[in-house]
Amino acid sequence: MNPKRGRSVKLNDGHFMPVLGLGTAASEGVPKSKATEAIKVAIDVGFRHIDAAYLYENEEEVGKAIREKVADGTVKREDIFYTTKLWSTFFRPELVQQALERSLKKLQLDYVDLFLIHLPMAMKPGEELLPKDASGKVILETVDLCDTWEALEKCKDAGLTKSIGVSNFNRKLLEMILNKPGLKYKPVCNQVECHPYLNQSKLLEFCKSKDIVLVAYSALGTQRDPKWVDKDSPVVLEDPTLNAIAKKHNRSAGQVALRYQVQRGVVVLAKSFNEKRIKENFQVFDFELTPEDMKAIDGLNKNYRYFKLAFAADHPYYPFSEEY
Ligand code: NAP
Ligand code: WDT
Repeated sequence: MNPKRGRSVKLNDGHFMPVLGLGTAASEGVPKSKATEAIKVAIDVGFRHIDAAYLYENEEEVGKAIREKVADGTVKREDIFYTTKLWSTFFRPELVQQALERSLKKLQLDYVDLFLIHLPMAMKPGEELLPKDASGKVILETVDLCDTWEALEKCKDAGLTKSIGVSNFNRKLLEMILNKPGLKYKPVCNQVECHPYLNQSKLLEFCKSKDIVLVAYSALGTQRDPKWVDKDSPVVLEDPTLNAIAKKHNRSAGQVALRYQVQRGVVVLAKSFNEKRIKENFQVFDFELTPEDMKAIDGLNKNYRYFKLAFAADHPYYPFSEEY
């Protein structure tokens, strides 16, 4: 068997997604050039899945790293799985394809592997990522997500993306897409916050029953960016149980948090722009957690969500009011 197959999952549209991906979102103040360096290191150590977004404002730098690693013969373009996301200001169907073309132009690539609806809530169209009114409130709008989804289907048919999916959707929103009359392509994945303190066991079970891959973001407990994350929130990587399991296997808490997801059938993202930790995070295919370890980590769940998106709580598609 091709060993790479063991490190990828087959999506419901026939394409393959590597089960471990590199996150590329960086906090404000991190020099943009750091992304290029980190992604080149990541490709050198074996990462083949890169999670990006228009929102992160570094697709030029991320694309540069990929193109340089293709040019120097380390990888071929088709060996890389690149995800970008449709930002909320581009949800009106007539804006969707041009939004993807903007990402492609920044990347200087001719296709992406995966194009996701970043959030269920639309925002006022325009150049600003977070359009605000005079009182400083983010200007949301309601765009029928089924219309946005049809525009993503057209991007796939046009060859601009191999696969399409969603992010930050709950069960009800997923069902709304799955039940859309005339649905041409199902979402291949739902990318959501997922870590030992928010293990998403119910959403995972639902996604598995529909052949939708659950992709875990903030699997290491987020970057704790004060812009989004409460500074008093619990720290996943300091968890005593996680650290005891890590010690027993001679691994780090981060490696255990990533391995946990791989073993439960979740595709996992890990953001690091640090060479040592990028290498460390790729070393999760050469050890195994026992069923008792898995159970102990399952027991850490406390449904703690770092990204609450409170500013959009009254939007009709706000996803985090329901249990899952
Ligand atoms: P994360 O992967 O949970 O954690 C990253 C933090 O942990 C970084 O600050 C990193 O710092 C540190 N770190 C990495 N490896 C470590 C290790 N082995 N030991 C100790 N610390 C370690 O971060 P995230 O950015 O929240 O999530 C990952 C990616 O998911 C994002 O970059 C983005 O691509 C995606 N995401 C998507 C959404 C969405 O709405 N769809 C939301 C959030 C995130 P260093 O860089 O210094 O190593
Ligand atoms: C929940 C809360 C979902 C950070 C906030 C989405 C913030 C998206 C990242 C991201 C949001 C957001 N990131 O990768 O660091 O849209 O504000 O992808 S967000």
